[in-house]
Amino acid sequence: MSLDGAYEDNNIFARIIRGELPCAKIFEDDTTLAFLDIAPQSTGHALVVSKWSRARNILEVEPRAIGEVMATVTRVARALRGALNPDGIHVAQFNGGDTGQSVFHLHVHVVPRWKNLPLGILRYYEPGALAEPAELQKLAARIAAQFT
Ligand code: DGP
Repeated sequence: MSLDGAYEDNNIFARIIRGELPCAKIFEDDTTLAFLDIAPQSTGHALVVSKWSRARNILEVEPRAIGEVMATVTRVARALRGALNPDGIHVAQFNGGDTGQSVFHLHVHVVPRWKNLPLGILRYYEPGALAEPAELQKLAARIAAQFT
């Protein structure tokens, strides 16, 4: 998938937003949803999506939608810090299937970082190494508890 193309209604994140697939939810408001990544790059790796935008990537996204998403990113970052006390947090967003994007519903990665883990590397997990769903749910509950 290149930068161009049509939005696919049955992409994984659209199905999660519609409640057709489960997720380890950490936060939701009227316009955005935050949940844990199933193939985490670190403990607490979260994703934030717009619930209404059909943008596949940053080239298509409405200013209002990306504003809402980034407002939630800041809240998620604070919650991750509160729950996990990382040394840092990186925020990443991929565009284009040939350069790192695998799900074509715009999403922002919020990744807690610890200084003993490699810095600046966005893909250091083993491809296909999925988190254990029950562990992910427990972790999500800890992070969700940070939102007041
Ligand atoms: P990207 O490469 O930027 O398109 O990131 C997509 C991320 O989505 C990747 O880190 C793995 C994650 N992911 C893929 N499928 C699922 C899923 O079904 N549930 C969850 N929670 N995350 C998923």
